[in-house]
Amino acid sequence: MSRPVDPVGPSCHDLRHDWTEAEARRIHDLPLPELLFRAQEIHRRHFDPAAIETATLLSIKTGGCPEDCGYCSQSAKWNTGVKASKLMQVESVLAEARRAKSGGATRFCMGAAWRSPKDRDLEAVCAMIEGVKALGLETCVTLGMLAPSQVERLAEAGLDYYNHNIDTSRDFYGEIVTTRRMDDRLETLDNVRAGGIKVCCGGIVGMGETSNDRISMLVTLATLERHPESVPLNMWQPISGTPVMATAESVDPIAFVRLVALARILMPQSVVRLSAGRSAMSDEAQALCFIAGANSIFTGNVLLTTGNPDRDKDSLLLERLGMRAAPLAPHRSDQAPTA
Ligand code: SAM
Ligand code: DTB
Ligand code: SF4
Repeated sequence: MSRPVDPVGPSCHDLRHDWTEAEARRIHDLPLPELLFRAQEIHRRHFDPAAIETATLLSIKTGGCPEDCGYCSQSAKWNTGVKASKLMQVESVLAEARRAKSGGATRFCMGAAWRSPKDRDLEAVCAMIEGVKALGLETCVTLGMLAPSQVERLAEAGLDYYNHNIDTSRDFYGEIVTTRRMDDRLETLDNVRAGGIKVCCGGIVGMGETSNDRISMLVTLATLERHPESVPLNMWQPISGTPVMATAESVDPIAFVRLVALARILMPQSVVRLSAGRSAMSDEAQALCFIAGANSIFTGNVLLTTGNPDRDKDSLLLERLGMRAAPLAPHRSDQAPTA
């Protein structure tokens, strides 16, 4: 059966995996009130519009990374002032997880500056995952590329989510990373999916990419066989010493809101996380992002190496908006590719 002619009509509310960039562009460019209305309509169909998921991040292994991601403070190729450190001890990680839990987080995300984990390190990360789960928190890790056997080991430890971002469009990818290809990223995502771990995958805006690149990145995610359960949208955090510093542009908050709305419309059941960049956003811009369908944030005043609003500021914001931090209802697993 062919698709209806109106690409921004009611059919765009269905769960679809065959979006085109042209359709996505037309939705993205709708008058803002119309775009927000459509995004909010979809959002309410799948989620409580007043609930925001909160996750806390911890860098368990910082700096000294062999990859050359042009945006990152942790690449050994750039002189960013970030000191390389060893993998943290399991007990210190668990102490941080307890703090995150008492601060109200429901998910604990651990990030390591690796191209891919070594077996011995993976064992230590598995012990962290088991310990964090035992505290009653959901677990997420981001460790770089994974082979199927490594996914199997993480699944055995009970890992809930794996974060692995595509970061930008296929066309722009080579401008920001040369030590791997986007297809390497997609291969790890396939391995994670096949191993039964939930996928967290998004990207960064503000690195000098065009608006078409941003749309293309979302279409890549929305045309995966299954949409990622979580989609983190990061605004690039300026890092002196990185190549992206030369091409970066500050992101128009309204352009960011449009992107959030597009993510919500293209991936109706995915949790959209307002990730890096909230410190530089006004309360009003964040409120518009929530209206556009963002329903998750990182809490705590540090992300991996950069800052984030402190918990009190976020609590006050949610209170002013009449919203609340709460775990979201489990993601429905009825995603099927459209014919
Ligand atoms: N090494 C692993 C990897 O790249 O998959 C995990 C850690 S890496 C820091 C996780 C993600 O953080 C990147 O994919 C990127 O989206 C985001 N990120 C890194 N530096 C950033 C920055 N300066 N601003 C915004 N997001 C950033
Ligand atoms: C994601 O998309 N954003 C988080 C998480 N996944 C790992 C990382 C943001 C990092 C921001 C830069 C920093 O703090 O170093
Ligand atoms: Fe390494 Fe990840 Fe940073 Fe790239 S984004 S340099 S892989 S830590």
